[in-house]
Amino acid sequence: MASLLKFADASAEFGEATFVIFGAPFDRTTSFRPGARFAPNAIREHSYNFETFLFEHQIDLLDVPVCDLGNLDEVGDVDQMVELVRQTTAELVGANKFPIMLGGEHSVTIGAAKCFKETGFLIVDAHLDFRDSYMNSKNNHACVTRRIFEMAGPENVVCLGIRSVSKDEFGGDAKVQYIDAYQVNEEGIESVAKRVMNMLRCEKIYFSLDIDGIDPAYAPGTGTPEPFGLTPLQIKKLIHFIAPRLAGFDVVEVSPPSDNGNTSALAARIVREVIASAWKFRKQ
Ligand SMILES: [Mn+2]
Repeated sequence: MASLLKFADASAEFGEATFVIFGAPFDRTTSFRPGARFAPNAIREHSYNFETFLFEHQIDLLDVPVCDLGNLDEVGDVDQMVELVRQTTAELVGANKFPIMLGGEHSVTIGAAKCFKETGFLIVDAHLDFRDSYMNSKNNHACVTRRIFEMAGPENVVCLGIRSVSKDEFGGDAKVQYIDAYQVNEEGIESVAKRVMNMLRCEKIYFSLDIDGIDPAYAPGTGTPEPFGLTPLQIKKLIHFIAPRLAGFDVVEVSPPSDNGNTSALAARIVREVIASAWKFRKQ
């Protein structure tokens, strides 16, 4: 993993770190607009735009042990990339670290998810990603939820912010639990977040944020933008609710070539929000 650029304030050595960041620059199965392979470093660049002190948490990120390992090598095909992410995440989980992965297209989440047993998965996404296979690949980014659903079990996966589902995904025998974007806006994120916490019975939660779950007005830099999405503040509140149980996080599908900078900035700020929120419950 050779990358000189580090996430802002990630100054800890691996051994002392609670949170470990790594990038997974990969976008070979992206269907519409590629570019997510540039996201890890774009998110890092934007991470320097923020104060180290998060006043609403009363936490200075300089006091939080965060390590940034840099980027994984971009390997040949999606199956190899998923395996490389799995190996890396397994090392971090084995060392009792809180992994934070900067994607990359959503496929990389499949590798990380394999390392979390007895864990509930919360996936924020515009798309259900519930195809069994797509373009002859089971690890295509359109199949992510399906793979996690098979690994973790139907009761351990909840999707949030959904507003794009194919007829096949909707009508098949396997049913994934989801709360669509319209329902989140009708019901309110606080009520929805509490409901999700009850739906996911495992103590630990892994949170995967496909940035297209957020409305393209706030996050235009993504491969397949989909209107009528969630707001950044709804994501912030969601993180607040799940933080006590959070065990790992990734943000995926940021695509810098389609961005005006705001999407990478938002992703960087959400990473900082996850670190500050989870730190309260992880520090000894
Ligand atoms: Mn998506």
